[in-house]
Amino acid sequence: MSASYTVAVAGATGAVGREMLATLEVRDFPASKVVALASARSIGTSLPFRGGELTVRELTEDSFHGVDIALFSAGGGTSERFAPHAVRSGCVVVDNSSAWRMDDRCPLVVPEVNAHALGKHKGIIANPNCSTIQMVVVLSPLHKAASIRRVVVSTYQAVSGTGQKAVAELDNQVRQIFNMAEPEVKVYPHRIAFNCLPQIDVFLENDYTKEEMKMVLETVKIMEDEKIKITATTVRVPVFYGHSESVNVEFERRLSANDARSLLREAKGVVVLDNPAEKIYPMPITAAGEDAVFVGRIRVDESQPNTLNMWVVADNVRKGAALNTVQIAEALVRENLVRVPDPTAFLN
Ligand code: NAP
Ligand code: 12T
Repeated sequence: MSASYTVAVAGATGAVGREMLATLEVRDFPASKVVALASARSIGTSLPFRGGELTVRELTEDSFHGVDIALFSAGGGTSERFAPHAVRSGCVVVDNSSAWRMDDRCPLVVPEVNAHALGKHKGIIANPNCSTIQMVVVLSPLHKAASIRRVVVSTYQAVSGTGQKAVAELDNQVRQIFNMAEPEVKVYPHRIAFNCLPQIDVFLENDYTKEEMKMVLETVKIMEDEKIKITATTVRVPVFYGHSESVNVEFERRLSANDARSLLREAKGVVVLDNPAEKIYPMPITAAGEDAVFVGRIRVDESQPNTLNMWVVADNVRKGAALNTVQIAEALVRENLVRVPDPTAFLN
């Protein structure tokens, strides 16, 4: 039998953390022990796992003694503060927050696209933003075939991306509106029920949101090609699970819609659902609860040469977060990379 590991999930009580536990279980990750960590608020909470229960402990600097792999999903500030201590304890961190993604020391990995980047890890591996992950899974095989010059993407993002509070907020607002009460607005800057918000995360100095710039910068890092130009508009929509994206891709060379469909049918982690005559295309309700990235509406952009339009949908909590993080951990195990070369690498 192969090796077995002690695994910690930091943020185990959250929307993503719970999905991480479920994913470790259904994929039969080689964990001999799983430790559930969250804030002091959750001490003693029981979480279901493998037919039994895990009792949540408080995440502290000392939580990682004897832990081999930690999956972090407890916010950027928490990762920034605690991941270096995990590494100091000899634990490899796969981090789902934005804290380490653009750090040169940290590989930013989508296993279908750049698993090779794991080879040089120094203890912290970053999981990309949900919107970036589903887009690069589709772009990568097309880039290999015809070289991408420019991408214009608009997103339609589900509230579950923001966590459990936001799922409750949409649910409550819908009930309040149907009961002719004033909807309560707490999580988002405006009402999300029956509305669309062209703001995800904070605004930056260039008038883009941080979510938009994550898509730009992370895509170039993952695809390892600074020549790819990309611009994004990210929008929150009143959907519970499943992010959708309208993606316009200009290539160096001609690629027909049929060529793109064939390439994507062969691509790992992708399902092509593209039959307009039968009204078949991906939707959030198609992707929710599924592992794949779905693509459809593939068609030629008739306004300029060598350009295609497509529609990409995935479960943001699965492939966008928990599943990709667990897949990174699986790749580390497979490649014998569960080790910390320098425990002090992130302490400064
Ligand atoms: P959530 O439902 O709000 O859960 C937050 C989790 O973090 C809870 O387990 C919470 O514990 C824990 N936490 C918060 N502050 C903490 C602290 N100071 N110390 C220890 N634990 C703390 O949010 P979520 O949707 O699961 O997302 C969690 C994080 O994952 C996000 O903040 C984000 O960084 C990241 N994320 C990334 C993507 C992506 O694009 N890849 C997508 C979604 C989320 P308590 O229950 O004890 O409060
Ligand atoms: N603000 O991990 O609100 O960078 O949907 C993921 C999702 C940040 C992240 C969201 C966010 C991230 C959201």
